[in-house]
Amino acid sequence: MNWSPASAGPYYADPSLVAFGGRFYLYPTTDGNEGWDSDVFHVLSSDDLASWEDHGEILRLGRDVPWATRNAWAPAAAEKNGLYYFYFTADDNIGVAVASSPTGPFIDSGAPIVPSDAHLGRTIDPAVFTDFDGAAYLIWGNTVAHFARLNDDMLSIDPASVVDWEHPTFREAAHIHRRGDTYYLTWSENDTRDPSYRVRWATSDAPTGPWQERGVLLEQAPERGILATGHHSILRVPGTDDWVIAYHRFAVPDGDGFHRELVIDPLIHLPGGALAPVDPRAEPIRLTRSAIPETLDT
Ligand code: FUB
Repeated sequence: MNWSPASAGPYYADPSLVAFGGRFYLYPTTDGNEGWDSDVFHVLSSDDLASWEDHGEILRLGRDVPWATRNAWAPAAAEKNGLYYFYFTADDNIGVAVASSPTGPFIDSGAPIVPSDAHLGRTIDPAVFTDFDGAAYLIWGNTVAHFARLNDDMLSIDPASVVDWEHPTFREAAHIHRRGDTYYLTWSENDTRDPSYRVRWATSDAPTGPWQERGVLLEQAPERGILATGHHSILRVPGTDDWVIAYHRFAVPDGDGFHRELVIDPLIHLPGGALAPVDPRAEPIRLTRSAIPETLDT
């Protein structure tokens, strides 16, 4: 089955881009629902970052996650010792599910890893950062970002390790990557329904800050019809010093904050470590094979 996701969906947003075992995987929010009221997660995979296969459902709230039924948003994934951990937002809690394959099936851990209201701000938008020494961190939040050490089981956090971070521009989608001795914190500013939704960046010499703000990394290009560029993830292409940033934008030409599409652009680290502003390009990712019935655009 071949189609363009820019035409009539399916729509995906909030991409978490990772590489496992020589293949790329995208874990997104299933979009195209007024109010982002999806209850299902899919995974896409690719061997070249250009053509993507949709493997279909990997987790469904209610059926696979008994403690939540709505707002399946903004997942992230990590691998440890041959197991794959899938972190997801569900009704303003963060959950975690485990599988022996990146494409699932994922088994929910039974309860939120971060319950709603345990910390300041909304409990949404998990990301995982694994440092060079193997220490893994869970990052999440809306209006207040939180950084916490994941315990060895990857199914729980150390509550004593939680560091909060507030900034006037921080809305959501905090993400950390490291190149050399520099840690980069990137996040989304403004509302995902607003054309001005965009990504900012900061640096530190430690994974939980303090952070020095560095400016805007990615923003709309309205002259090309590109709006609301945000909720990203950043990946180093394994075995190289090439980096990419996956993000969403309003689907072109007629998308909005509930009809978003995925884009992957190069991310350039300049000599000295500064990030070059991302030049948003016109083409969304291409789905060449899909397991999805054509019923997602509600
Ligand atoms: O996709 C639902 C929500 O919209 C996400 O949790 C936010 O980051 C924003 O992209």
